[in-house]
Amino acid sequence: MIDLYSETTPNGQKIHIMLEETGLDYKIIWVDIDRGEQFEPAFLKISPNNKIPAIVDRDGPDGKEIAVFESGAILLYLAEKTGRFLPKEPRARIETLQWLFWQMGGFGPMLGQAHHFNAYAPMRPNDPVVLPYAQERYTNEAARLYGVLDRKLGEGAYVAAGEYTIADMAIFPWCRLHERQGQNLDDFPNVKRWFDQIAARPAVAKDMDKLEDVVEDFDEKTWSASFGAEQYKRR
Ligand SMILES: N[C@@H](CCC(=O)N[C@@H](CS)C(=O)NCC(=O)O)C(=O)O
Repeated sequence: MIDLYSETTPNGQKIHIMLEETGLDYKIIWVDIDRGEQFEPAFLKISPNNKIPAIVDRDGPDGKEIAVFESGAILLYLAEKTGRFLPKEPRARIETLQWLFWQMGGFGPMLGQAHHFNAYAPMRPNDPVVLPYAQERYTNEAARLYGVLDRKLGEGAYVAAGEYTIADMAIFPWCRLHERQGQNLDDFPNVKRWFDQIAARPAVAKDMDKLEDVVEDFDEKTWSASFGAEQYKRR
């Protein structure tokens, strides 16, 4: 049995998808990151960077319990545990890992900044902030990254290795929020075709409505937990 510590965000969705695809036995433990539950000492033992997703697998590689944080590492762990969604042939394997790392190091962090300046900063309680340069910078960078993905998907049905892998699972949830990133999928026809195909997979479609990443209004407490004093307190 795997405990999945999660929220309704793209990084959380990746692991929901992988667990559904593999059919592993799992239980979701919701961590209310708007209310600061990610800073509780028990959670920090599992996820020292105070972020979801994280898992605890009671049946680790040596038969003992293991905790894993960072969504890319979790996808890799689950792929190796099950022998699925990460090809074994060396070229196909490194191609898959390359695109997984591309998501982890670029597509996720840059799109996250687009979310921050386009959607969150203008909602800062009592002191909304709109920074046109930051909005332009991250919207442009998002467009560049979608262009890279579109070119790659012009070569085949899936992101890497000619098959459905953990690279698709890592990238797809971020594309769900393309409007928040200032993007229109009609500008990226290969991404659009791939997106519709992945979205139609039963394991992906399952519960996606419940996993919708909705931007709620911030109050002082939720802003502090996400982007203010509570977030940046030294622990
Ligand atoms: N690189 C990390 C990023 C995880 C991440 O940013 N998680 C966000 C939600 S999507 C979070 O838990 N935020 C709470 C916080 O920053 O305190 C991963 O891919 O697992």
